[in-house]
Amino acid sequence: MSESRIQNAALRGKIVSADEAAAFIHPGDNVGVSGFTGSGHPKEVPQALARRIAAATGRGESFRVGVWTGASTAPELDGVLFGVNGGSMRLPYQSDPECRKRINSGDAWYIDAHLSHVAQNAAWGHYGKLDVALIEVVGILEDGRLVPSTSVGNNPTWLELADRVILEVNSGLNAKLEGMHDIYTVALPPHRQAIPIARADDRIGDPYLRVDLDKVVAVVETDCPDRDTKFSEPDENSRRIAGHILEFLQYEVKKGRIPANLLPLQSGVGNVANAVMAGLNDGPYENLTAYTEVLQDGMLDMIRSGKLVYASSTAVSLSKEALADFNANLDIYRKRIILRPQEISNHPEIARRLGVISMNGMLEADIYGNVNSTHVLGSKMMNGIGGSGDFARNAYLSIFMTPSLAKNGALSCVVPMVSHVDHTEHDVQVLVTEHGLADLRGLAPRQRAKLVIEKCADPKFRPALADYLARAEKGANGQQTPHLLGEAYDWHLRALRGESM
Ligand code: 0RQ
Repeated sequence: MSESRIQNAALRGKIVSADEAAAFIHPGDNVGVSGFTGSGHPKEVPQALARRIAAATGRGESFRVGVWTGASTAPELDGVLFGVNGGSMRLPYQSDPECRKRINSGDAWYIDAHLSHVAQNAAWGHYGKLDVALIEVVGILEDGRLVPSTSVGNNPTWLELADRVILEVNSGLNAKLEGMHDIYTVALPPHRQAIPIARADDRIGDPYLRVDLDKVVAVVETDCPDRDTKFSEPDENSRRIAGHILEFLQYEVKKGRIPANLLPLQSGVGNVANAVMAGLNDGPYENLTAYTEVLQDGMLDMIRSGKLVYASSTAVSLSKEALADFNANLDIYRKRIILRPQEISNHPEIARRLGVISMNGMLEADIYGNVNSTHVLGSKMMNGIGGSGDFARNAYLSIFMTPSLAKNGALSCVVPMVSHVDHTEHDVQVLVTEHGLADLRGLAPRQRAKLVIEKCADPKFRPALADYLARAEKGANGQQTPHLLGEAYDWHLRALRGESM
């Protein structure tokens, strides 16, 4: 392994093994780790920490830590730590099976937070004291400035707040990432100023992270790839959802409500989101831009094809094939991609100013347009709200999408009343399933309900939904948003009994 990645002499003197570094993390500590959607997370110290925790637990000692990240990470972080029940608390977004299991069994607390809120909540002390920052970088300059990795997330905040800092310097990631980042932090009120971003490609900060060198207790050299995110070929439903969205955007252009190159795009994670990007790539668009939080294969394809001229994000999360292309052409991508702290990539002020077109997945929507993105049948955590709320409320167009059915057709993703609300009817403008698109803008609740049932519900559930609405409209619960409170959740109760909704 080359020493040239660590040019600062003092920090070179702090190089230790992952096991030695993990010894700086104590039971009860809160640890702020880097990482966002499987990229830029530390790869080796968490595994060493999990071994320490397992050994301590084996001796009958209690050893658990609070795990604060940017967003989801990977098996070598969430998987190993929660696999040994070593995480007492997790925030703000996860998608790892082991972590999810501990959250839903009640073993670990989970604070599911808007991603743009996390830095200020931490700075205000709402999450407690941050003991350790464990941050992956791809290099350290002679003067101690840090070259960030494939995600920025909350790293500036963790480095600022933590008492002790452990750095993983990963030579398995491309050193040419240097220069791609734009690190800018916002002060707490009342000292906060306007964030001077007027276009998605505005650079307002500095390409490097800064750390008080005296706080660095350990530097660990690693040589590991990021988690590769697997994307399957878009299935028929995803292609149809993408088709409806593309048709809708064309209509909006024709109406003169958005320009021919659209407005900056925000796209959530997953295959449907990727299919929409593939559709846009094949569409009649030029000079597209993105102001998003995670850049997946679909957007990289669009940059390569020239359709997407630049993208602002906080992370790149790619498949193995896309990563190979990213690394081979980083000189080009560096000019087209800006990686920012998630407080900035997801900032409501910027999303509103730019007029973002926001497209996110959901579990279920109700007939009035409320959206549940997080809780299966009301109680069980899937992933978390992530950045969807940061964008949905502040976007120019907020679109939520899902196949109309889940669990082999047993569950309808359009229900009378959502079993958990992440995005209220006021934040949801467009709902899309493979059957169609409901444009809810300018409609009152009962008008919305008719449209959602007609356009989005699967035909097999449409009659029951229409019947519910008709009886609710006749009922005694008022006419603004009619519900039959005694049966609104019968659909979910049937599902909990293992029956079809
Ligand atoms: O479960 O894997 O056990 O079969 O939910 O469903 O259809 O594969 O959809 O991968 O697009 O994920 C909302 C989870 C959708 C995602 C969600 C079950 C279904 C399956 C996944 P199985 P699909 P997707 C940017 C923005 C919140 C965060 C966000 C998400 C699993 O989009 O996490 O938007 N969003 N962030 O079977 C019960 C239903 C269901 C259901 C689907 N109605 N009831 N289960 N499922 N519908 C990224 C970041 O913020 C970092």
